[in-house]
Amino acid sequence: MKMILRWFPYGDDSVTLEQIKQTPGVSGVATCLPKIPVGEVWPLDVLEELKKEINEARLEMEVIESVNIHEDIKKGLPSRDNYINNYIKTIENLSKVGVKILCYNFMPVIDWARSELAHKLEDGSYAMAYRHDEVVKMNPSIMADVMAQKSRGYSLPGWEPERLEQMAADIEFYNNITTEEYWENMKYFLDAVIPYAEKHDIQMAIHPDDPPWPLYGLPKVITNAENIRKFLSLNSSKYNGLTLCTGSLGSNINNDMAEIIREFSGEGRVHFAHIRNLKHLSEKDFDESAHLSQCGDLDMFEIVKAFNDTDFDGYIRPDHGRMIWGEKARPGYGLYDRAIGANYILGLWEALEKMKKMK
Ligand SMILES: [Mn+2]
Repeated sequence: MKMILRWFPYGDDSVTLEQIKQTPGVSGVATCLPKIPVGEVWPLDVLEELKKEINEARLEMEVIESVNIHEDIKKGLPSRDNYINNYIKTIENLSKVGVKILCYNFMPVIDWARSELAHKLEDGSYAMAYRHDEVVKMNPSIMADVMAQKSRGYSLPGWEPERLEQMAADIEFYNNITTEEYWENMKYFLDAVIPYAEKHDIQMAIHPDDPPWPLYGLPKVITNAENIRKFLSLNSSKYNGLTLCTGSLGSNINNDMAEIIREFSGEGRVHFAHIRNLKHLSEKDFDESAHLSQCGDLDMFEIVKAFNDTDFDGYIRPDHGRMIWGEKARPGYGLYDRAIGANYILGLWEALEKMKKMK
């Protein structure tokens, strides 16, 4: 298992590579090229530059999060083949710079959603929060403005301006296709791309839908064990795998996280894990919380043990962190709380490894 942190290049992150290097147990970063428009090929020379910068900080660039999927692919439009070809070229370029894991998601129109990016918790820290009624009331274009205003000037991954313009028309489009058609569009993408992922030894790792329930009549697919089973069966290659995010899947109170991890990590289909805790206020309302089990509803020992028991050898990163100690950073991506989270997970992992040897 390798512990990494997410990092955004080109000054779009308050956290530096030097700070990440000084975080105990962290071997690299999950990063991206935010300036390349969705659907275009990620140029090799730009990737080489980025790798050089990361390697000079003595960190690894083995995980990319994310290469976004063009909406035409999700819609199943004739123009999708061109964007799929570009995706394949990007996979080839990523393999040339030593990338091992490609995280992506297949959420239509709207990427992750929260009603608040800086909700004050009882201890005075700030975390992202989700209140279902508020999100439902927000028209998605209003939400886009809210997300932009509250992001402290940082671009928000998944809320890139070029995706927002088309939003209303896209929602209308998806309201007129069935979820089954949406699954077919996903299979078309997987069957085209996975053979090249195999050829170039890049593990594809889909991120669950966040939140994992329907919003604005849009199809939701990666939401629970049953749907994940269906997703993995669309293309049975091991290169068709998961980014298992406990923060996203865990927001559905019916998802037993340890059980889900045991099943899919046990089958070797989890390549990347996002580990985070959250606290429910009701079935569909929650605050993101500190990683510690006692701070939220998820049992982190059971979660880390499920990965450890299934000999997980992929990458883990702490998912979002809170804003603590007065830090000003991109929402969810400050240094302090994520560094604490990473070392808590590493501590659980060390204990589990040593207990195994004692047996
Ligand atoms: Mn996640």
